[in-house]
Amino acid sequence: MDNNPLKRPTLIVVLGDQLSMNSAALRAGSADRDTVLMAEVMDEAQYVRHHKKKLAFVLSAMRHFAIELEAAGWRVRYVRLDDPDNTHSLTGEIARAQSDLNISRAVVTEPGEYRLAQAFAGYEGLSVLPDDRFLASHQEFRDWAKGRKQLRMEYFYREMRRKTRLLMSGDAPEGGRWNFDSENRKPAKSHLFMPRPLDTDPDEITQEVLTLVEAKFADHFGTLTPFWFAVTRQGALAALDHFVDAALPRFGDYQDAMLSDEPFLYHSVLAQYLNAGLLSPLEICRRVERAYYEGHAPLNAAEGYIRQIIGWREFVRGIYWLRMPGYIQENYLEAKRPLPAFYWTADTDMACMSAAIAQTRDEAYAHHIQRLMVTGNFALLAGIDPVEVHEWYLAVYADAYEWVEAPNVIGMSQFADGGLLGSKPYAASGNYINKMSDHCAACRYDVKQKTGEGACPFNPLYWDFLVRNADKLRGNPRLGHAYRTWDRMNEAKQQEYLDSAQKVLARI
Ligand code: FAD
Ligand code: DLZ
Ligand code: SF4
Repeated sequence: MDNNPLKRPTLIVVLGDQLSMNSAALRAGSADRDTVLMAEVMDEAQYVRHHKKKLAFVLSAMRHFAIELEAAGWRVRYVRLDDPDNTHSLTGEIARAQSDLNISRAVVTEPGEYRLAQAFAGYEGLSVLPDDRFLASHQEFRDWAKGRKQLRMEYFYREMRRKTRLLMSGDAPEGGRWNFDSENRKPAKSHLFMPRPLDTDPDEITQEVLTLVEAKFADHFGTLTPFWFAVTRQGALAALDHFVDAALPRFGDYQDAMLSDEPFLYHSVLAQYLNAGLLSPLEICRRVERAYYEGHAPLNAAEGYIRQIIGWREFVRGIYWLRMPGYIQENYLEAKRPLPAFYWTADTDMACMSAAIAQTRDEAYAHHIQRLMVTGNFALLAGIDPVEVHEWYLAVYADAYEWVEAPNVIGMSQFADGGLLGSKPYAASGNYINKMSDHCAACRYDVKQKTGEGACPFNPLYWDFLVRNADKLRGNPRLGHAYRTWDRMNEAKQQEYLDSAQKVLARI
């Protein structure tokens, strides 16, 4: 008897973030013999309390993808959330399909999250195939990381440039430098033309999903409508084209900028499509590279953008699989405070925080600097428990999956891994936010005031953070200047900072 599972009728399991026609599991199967299983289950909808827009995006994209599979000749068993026999777990649905269809073998592309990988590893007869939508396999990343004292994205990124040959001129990087980040720190001006990501009108399928989400997840965080995300590959490709045409040329210059009432600036807002499988990392990067060679976008924009995808995105995934299962429990700075309630309500007088959180609530989106230097920075300075911070980020963004969210939160933003992912904590006083945004002008707090009632809360919290964690951070060469400044302050000034910080902390 032939034991190759893929020569017998097989159940091909496709998860909600594997919506690619050429995923490993689909490539391994055959449309005339096998059945595809897709299942909407409560376990996935509720392992964190996902933002309503994220739920609608994933469910509608799944439903559209099932139709595309059928059009391509696949037999699809699609289980809806309101199917009365739904077991509401993915392994439960695999077992039910196997029993109903009398198929003993099943295959799946490896899931992006550790908890599901564990569940699938324990399921007999389910073959798990490597997810080759990523550029670096787990083994490649482990080999690269092995024996290195520090893991730094920049060196990994150069390997990925060589591997993909993106923006390479022979063996050298295009323009003679690997990284043009120093040119990418301009504050934006509100009179500049700001494109908006492409709006897609909800079709009938999406309308039905919106009604379902409102009915079943009414108490989840977030504003459901207007809902404008694309939910098909075709729509995501149109969003990519729109980004390249309208925003890419200025992406680099204003990558770190923040403006009130401009939630997207020149960002691509493509991560939700990429992470769900509607777009592939390499096709996005090739498109951006082409825009550079055709003279449409400058090198600092194209290189900066490509680095985010083949550098940061691949690097954080590598870290996740290298360090799980313990990674999400890491708490190097022993931060223990609960997450303040205003992370869910936006009800705070801090204009920068209120803008980032309100936008997160309305769009299931905030760009990188808002995530890192506003909401992340505040949580870091205030000493919020990293697990609570992690759960918030995993819930509130349309692009959030643990493999990418956790390293960004636990590692990059909260320094809870003690510096594995970043060489220093991203801690900053109000001065940084003032330099990169227009929020402070409209804030109840005074960014120039260092201590006391009306002072910007980031100012005393910054020093309190450094003092509180001095035993762990003082030796960090990148913080030497900050500690020297503290040491030069007179004792009364130091005490004023610490007292002010305590008052801020008591208020939250
Ligand atoms: P752009 O600014 O247009 O960047 C282009 C693309 O590069 C993104 O679409 C994304 O795929 C990739 N990218 C950029 N930075 C990173 C990064 N640090 N890590 C991985 N990919 C990156 N990204 C997620 O995809 N999911 C998350 O859950 C997530 N959580 C984050 C939490 C924190 C605290 C921080 C600091 C960053 C997080 N990021 C996350 C990374 C980044 O902020 C988002 O990818 C980006 O804001 C998505 O918006 P965009 O598509 O407009 O990105
Ligand atoms: C995010 C998500 C949601 C909300 N719902 C489903 C679902 O009902 N069925 C499904 O197969 N996948 C869903 N997903 C995506 C999964 O959570 C994702 O595959 C895992 O988190 C692994 O990355
Ligand atoms: Fe944020 Fe402080 Fe500026 Fe207010 S003054 S917007 S709290 S940085």
